[in-house]
Amino acid sequence: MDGVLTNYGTAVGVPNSVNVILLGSGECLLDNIEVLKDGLNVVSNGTFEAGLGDWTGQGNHSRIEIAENGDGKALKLTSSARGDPGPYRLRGRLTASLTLGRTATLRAQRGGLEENGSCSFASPATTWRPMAT
Ligand SMILES: [Ca+2]
Repeated sequence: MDGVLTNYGTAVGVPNSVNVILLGSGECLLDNIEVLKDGLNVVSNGTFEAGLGDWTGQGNHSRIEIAENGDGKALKLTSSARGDPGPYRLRGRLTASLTLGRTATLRAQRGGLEENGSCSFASPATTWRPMAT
């Protein structure tokens, strides 16, 4: 998905991480997460082949582990309840901050493990958009 980065709400600063938030309790597999800034991927360790480095699960999204997805390693996220852009999220580090008012692209692959939840992405100071499948 592509979108112009817009600051909604009270977030301050520039987007410097990518968040994954499940909309309820559930689980999903994530792999090949990319955020393109001027055509360059700025997600650190979005393939998970080297483990969970640069990814942090917080609050009810703290259960993260490496799982095989048939194409290598992926991140398995299990949430116990709906997440939010505050203390209940999976957060990945960006190697460069994004620029408000500019277009960025978010791409990822997800597995169909989710039960009650569904995968979506959010980033501080950006529009929330459901994840394209
Ligand atoms: Ca992978």
